[in-house]
Amino acid sequence: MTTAELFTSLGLSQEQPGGCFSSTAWTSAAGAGFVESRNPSNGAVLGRVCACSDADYTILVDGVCQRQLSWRQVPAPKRGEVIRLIGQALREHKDALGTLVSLEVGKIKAEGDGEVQEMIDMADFAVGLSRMLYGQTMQSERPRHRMYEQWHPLGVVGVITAFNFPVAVWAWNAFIAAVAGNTVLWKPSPKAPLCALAVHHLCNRVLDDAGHPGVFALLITDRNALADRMVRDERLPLISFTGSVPVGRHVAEVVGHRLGRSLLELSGNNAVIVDETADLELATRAIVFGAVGTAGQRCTSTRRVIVHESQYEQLVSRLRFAYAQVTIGDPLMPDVLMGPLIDGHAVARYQAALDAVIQAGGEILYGGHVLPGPGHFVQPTIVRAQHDWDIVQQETFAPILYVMTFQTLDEAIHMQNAVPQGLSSALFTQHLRQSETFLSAMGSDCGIANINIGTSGAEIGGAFGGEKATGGGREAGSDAWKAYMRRQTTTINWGTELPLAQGVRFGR
Ligand code: UN1
Repeated sequence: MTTAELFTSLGLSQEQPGGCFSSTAWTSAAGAGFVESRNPSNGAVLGRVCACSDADYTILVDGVCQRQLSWRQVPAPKRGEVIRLIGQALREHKDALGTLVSLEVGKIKAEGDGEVQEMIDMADFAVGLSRMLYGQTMQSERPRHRMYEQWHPLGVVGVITAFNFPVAVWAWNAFIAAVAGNTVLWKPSPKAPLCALAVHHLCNRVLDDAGHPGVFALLITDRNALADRMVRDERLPLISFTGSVPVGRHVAEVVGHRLGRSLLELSGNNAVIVDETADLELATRAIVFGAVGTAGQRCTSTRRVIVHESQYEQLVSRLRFAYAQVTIGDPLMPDVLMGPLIDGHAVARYQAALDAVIQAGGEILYGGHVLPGPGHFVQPTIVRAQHDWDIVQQETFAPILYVMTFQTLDEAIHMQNAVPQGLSSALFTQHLRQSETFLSAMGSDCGIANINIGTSGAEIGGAFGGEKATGGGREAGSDAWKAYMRRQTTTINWGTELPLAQGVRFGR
């Protein structure tokens, strides 16, 4: 399929408005400039999107607020039915949308498709959830009283996403928010406007046909001031933000100040511990996928390997061998395992991190070079490092893997926990005691802790998120839906007396 055919099949054109509320209601192209989409593999412009103006913002937010008043009255299982239809539309367009993800953010096709599959899984999950959203019933201490809790929609949910998962992370939030009775305003990364538009075309067509236009609205902008207006907007009771720690901290402060809710998914500095009993074949495969997949640009990417000193030589030689097999290039080519970084800034950060680690005394064990353009390609890199070096404490969104050694598991767990971030973690072991120690309260301090599985590639059924500088939010599965609803405790007196709680007597 040519790019032109791909665009047509996804309803995209070379130039289009960047704000929409339904498949017919588009914002005007009123002079707020353009957001340009570039292919990171060759720098070519894929399309131009008219950025939203302040006036567009007002129209979009008024629209989703208005629409929520009717959407909240639709029974949750009926809302789920609409999400089921969206899941079906995504299945039909999986190949095209997966290709667009590859084109716009440089993931290999298998990972682009995987991301669309993650949306489909999320839709299925949300459909089931729409018949649950359970509240509990409590035993009242008073006669002829009934006490229970119920969950109501919050209102309008604001979702701000990053370039690295340009479609799936929105789906985690939006599908659950929608079955919960909320409408959603999405500000995608300005580095991936076409993915957001294509997804909105698909969803809006379904929503319009089902008679529910305007449940999802899209705000494309590259202006921080407009994003900030969204974060400050009291009509958005929840802001779900995926991105960097400094911006996440700002979001938390601003939303906290207005006593709104924020759901934060910030950085990761994820480690794989490989102990003296580990199956090195499994560990190697998991580490390569975790460190090289998505060119190291997942929040869950493996950034550190903490290996028992007895396994160090073997593991490093296996990793070097595996890295040498990684074909780098056009992410749409079938044999390619690693595409480009997102842009020139990302390449500069890769280079700066390597300069810093070498300066600190690190030894490059594999790679270490920026590849000639066009396109933002770098070599996946392995560096022997120390866990307490400044650069090792930071998340660099690039395929750089720091390797360090340990003698006792306690030491390894200490190293793994001794970073600001707390997203994902993994231990490779065949030893029950080591595994249980790692999973115990004395073990990993992360939101995700795996045994004999790498740090990335989580299923949607579990709650996704992490502790400390990762922000504490949980998205996707388990009971993450509760963040998108408000809890109401209800007590009903069906008797003829008015007994007070705690046996209090008031007056006669
Ligand atoms: C992210 O990088 O923001 O676990 C999300 C994973 C994916 C999601 C990553 N399911 O790697």
